[in-house]
Amino acid sequence: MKMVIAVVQDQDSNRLSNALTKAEFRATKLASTGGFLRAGNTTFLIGTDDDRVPPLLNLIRDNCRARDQLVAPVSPMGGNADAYIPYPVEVEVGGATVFVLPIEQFHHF
Ligand code: 2BA
Repeated sequence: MKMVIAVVQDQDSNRLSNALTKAEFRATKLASTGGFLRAGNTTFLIGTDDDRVPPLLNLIRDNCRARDQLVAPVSPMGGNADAYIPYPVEVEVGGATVFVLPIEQFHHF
C-alpha cells in the first residue's frame, strides 16, 4: 500500500476531488498554505494499493493545471533593503506536487 500526498492549487481541488470519487479512490482534503507564495492550496492524502498508483498519478496529472502566478514583493521590515526586489515576480505553480510514500500498516477500525 502507498500514501500519495498531492499538493494542488485550490482552483483544481474540486475537479480533482470529483475525479477521485468517480474513480473510487478514497481521499482526505486538507487546507494548506504554500511556504513560498503563502497562498492557500489543497493537500490530498490518498491511501491506495500499489497497483493503483500509476492510474492515480495519471488522474492527478489530468486534473491539475500549471499556472503562472505573481509573487507580490514583501517590503523589508528592518531587514536588508539591498536584497529587496520592488516589483512582482512571476512563478509557475503546479499542476501538482506529488509524494508517494510506503505504508507500513493500514488499519480501518
Ligand atoms: P509554494 O511554496 O507557495 O510555491 C509556489 C511556487 O513558487 C512553486 O510551485 C515554485 O514554482 C515557486 N517556488 C517555491 N519555492 C521557491 C523558491 N525557493 N525559489 C523560487 N521559486 C520557488 P510548485 O513547485 O509547483 O509548488 C506548489 C506548492 O507545492 C508549493 O507552494 C508548496 O505548497 C508545495 N510544495 C512544492 N514543493 C514542495 C516540497 N518539496 N515539499 C513540500 N511541499 C512542496
